Amino acid sequence: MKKHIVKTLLAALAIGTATFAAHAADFQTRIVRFGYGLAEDSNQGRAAKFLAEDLAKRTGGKMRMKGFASASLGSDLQMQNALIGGAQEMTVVSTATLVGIVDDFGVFDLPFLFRNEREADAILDGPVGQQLMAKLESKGLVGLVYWENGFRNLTNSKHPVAKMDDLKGVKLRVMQNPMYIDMFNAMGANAVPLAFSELFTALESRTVDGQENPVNTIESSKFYEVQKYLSITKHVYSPWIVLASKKWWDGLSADEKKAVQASAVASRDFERKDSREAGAKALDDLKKKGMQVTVVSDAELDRMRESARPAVTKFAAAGHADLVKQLDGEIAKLRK
Ligand code: TK8
Repeated sequence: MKKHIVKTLLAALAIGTATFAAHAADFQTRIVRFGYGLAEDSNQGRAAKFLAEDLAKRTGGKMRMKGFASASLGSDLQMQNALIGGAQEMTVVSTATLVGIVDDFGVFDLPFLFRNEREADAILDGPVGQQLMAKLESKGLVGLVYWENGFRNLTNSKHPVAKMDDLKGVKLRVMQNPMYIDMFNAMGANAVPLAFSELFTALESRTVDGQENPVNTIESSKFYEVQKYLSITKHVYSPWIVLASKKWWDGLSADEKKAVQASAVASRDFERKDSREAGAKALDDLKKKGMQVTVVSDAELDRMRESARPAVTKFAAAGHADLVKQLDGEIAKLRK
């Protein structure tokens, strides 16, 4: 009897020690620097906070993620390079700013590609989105999940833009991405590529007249302080992508990788829901803050789409014809 109890106790102790040992070995104390471009009080900032808290929970507080808002670690491009070099662990950037590393990401910049968020989610989380992420690995980056930046709209400080011709002569800041430059030049604007981190100052000093971003960003970045006119165009659905440094990633244990991955997926679900809720309120808020809102007619949007066609053809011709076809095919399937 006594012998039996001792044996059971010893067995229980062994299991306990084994479990404890496994956990102690699998999660090391790590500081994870997560840089992002928007303000702390933004959909991006809220999701970054969620991600940090979720990761702490999953790793018993071992993986300590610290968020760096407002591009304090650098612009999208600078952070991508810091990740590649191993100087920073994680970031979230617009996929449009990744085209210098994997030009296939330009496929998401095709104007008027997605009709709604449901289509975007399905494509990004499906084969095309995953296929593109896989291409990052050989470049020193690990793609984890897509967050929603959102459908982009135009703002400017000159005059209301109700039709394409109103864009004539408007100096419009765009992301550092050839599709955006070609598209807006074709529409008659004067496209000026610039990092997001420089944008507020450029608008304030009138170095540029306008810019284009989702309503959430127009609100959280306080662009309403320096931009009077907002035009609802939804010309491109813009994804954000959460990235890890491959150099850093390769040094993580299997359990650590699993935890980061699971937290990233949880943050994606949180972020999309939160962004959509905030987006539904943002337009009213922007009106209250004094912006004059113009809803661009479908006929004018069609003209914009038509004028951007050469930019799309150029992208396809630059070695992306199969990818564009694959994507068009998958979107067609979703619409059936
Ligand atoms: C934030 C940017 C931003 C993007 C832009 O770092 O540059 O206009 O929409 O979200 O990635």
